[in-house]
Amino acid sequence: MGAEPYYGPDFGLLQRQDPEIAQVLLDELDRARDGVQLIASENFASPAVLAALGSTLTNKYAEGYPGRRYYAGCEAVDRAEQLAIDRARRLFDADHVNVQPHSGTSANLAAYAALLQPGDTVLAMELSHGGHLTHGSRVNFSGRWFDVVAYGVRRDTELIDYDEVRELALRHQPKMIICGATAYPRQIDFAAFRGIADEVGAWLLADIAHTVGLMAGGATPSAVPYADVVTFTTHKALRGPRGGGIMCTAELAGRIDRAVFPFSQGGPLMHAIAAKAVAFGEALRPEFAEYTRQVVANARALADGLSAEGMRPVSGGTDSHLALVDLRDAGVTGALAEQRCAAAGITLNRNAIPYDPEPPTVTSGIRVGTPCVTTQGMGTEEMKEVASMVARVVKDPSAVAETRERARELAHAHQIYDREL
Ligand code: DSN
Repeated sequence: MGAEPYYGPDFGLLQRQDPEIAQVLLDELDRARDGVQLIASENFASPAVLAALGSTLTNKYAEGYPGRRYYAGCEAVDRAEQLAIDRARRLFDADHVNVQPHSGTSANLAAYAALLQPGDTVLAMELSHGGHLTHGSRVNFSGRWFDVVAYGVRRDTELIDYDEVRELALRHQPKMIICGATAYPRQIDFAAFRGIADEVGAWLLADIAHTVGLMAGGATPSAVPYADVVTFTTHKALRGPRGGGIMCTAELAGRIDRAVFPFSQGGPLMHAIAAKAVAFGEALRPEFAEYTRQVVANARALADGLSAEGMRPVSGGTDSHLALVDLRDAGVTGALAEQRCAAAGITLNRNAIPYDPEPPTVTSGIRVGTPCVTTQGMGTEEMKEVASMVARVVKDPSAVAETRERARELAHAHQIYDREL
């Protein structure tokens, strides 16, 4: 993505009418542009995506699906949704796509609703080993309404233990098995999960919220040929608007669509759906494939750089857009590292590592990801430097001011959007 200006639909009007909110937009843009953004689940949407998001399509109610709405006047928005569906089907070679979920969590709620009854048994990855709240956490609907059995990673390799997954599946006979994670750096073996699901007659749900962009660009193998249902987000490595989606086999299309609307959502967000269509269109271009390959190369360079600084990447490295880093040898908690990096203009998040002795609010690790910096045009050389900046500031708080200055320089040399609003 180039540095073309983004002026918003009418930013001047917003400044005149609501200067307080206009200032929030400017301050957030300044924050994003003044430092290095390493949150693995964030990205910078293109000006075209932002233009569709900030459009009058937000005004239209369109409960239902293209050609089958509960409101009149949906001819134009029908075209947006159909384009989003067609582009996503082409991108992922999927039988059926629902582009209405408002988020990854909404997509997962609908997937549970389509395939299960409350009380059914589900086998999913433990949150503290890299899963997600919707994979059975007690504080989430999934843990409250379903009987969730958790699998994790091995202590020695920090990789998913497929023998354990199979044993648990044989013992508990889940109705659904979930694969997919938010903090697992390695390639997931979707074929192995398919085999286990078939052995016990379970549905296989692949939650690819994190890796969907990499799959769209071909940088990692796709889950679509293996899973009955695939849930995803559109705002992470895919670089679209905030939102979710679901892909499924033709056989499950009706169940999935009814589970989204009317079961778990009302009116779809047509401006967001139009922006999803724009993002899918961008992801179909050859340069997006190149972007996703660079995201992974950058994550590897970042993980290697941190490792060279004595900050151990969990599982020894990464095959994806993120690395999970064990800070115990550095003698710093995840919370303190997050705080020190933030002060130095490097935004990342503390994250539990497998078998973490610290509570989730503290943690022994950090998670770093490369979708944002790669969109900015940074490469492996910059990642080596970022790794040494992170290591320096995590270990030595007196390096904050100097690192802050370098983070600003690096970000300004790889600018996003145009500051002139
Ligand atoms: N909050 C997302 C993440 O950062 O991974 C998952 O929902």
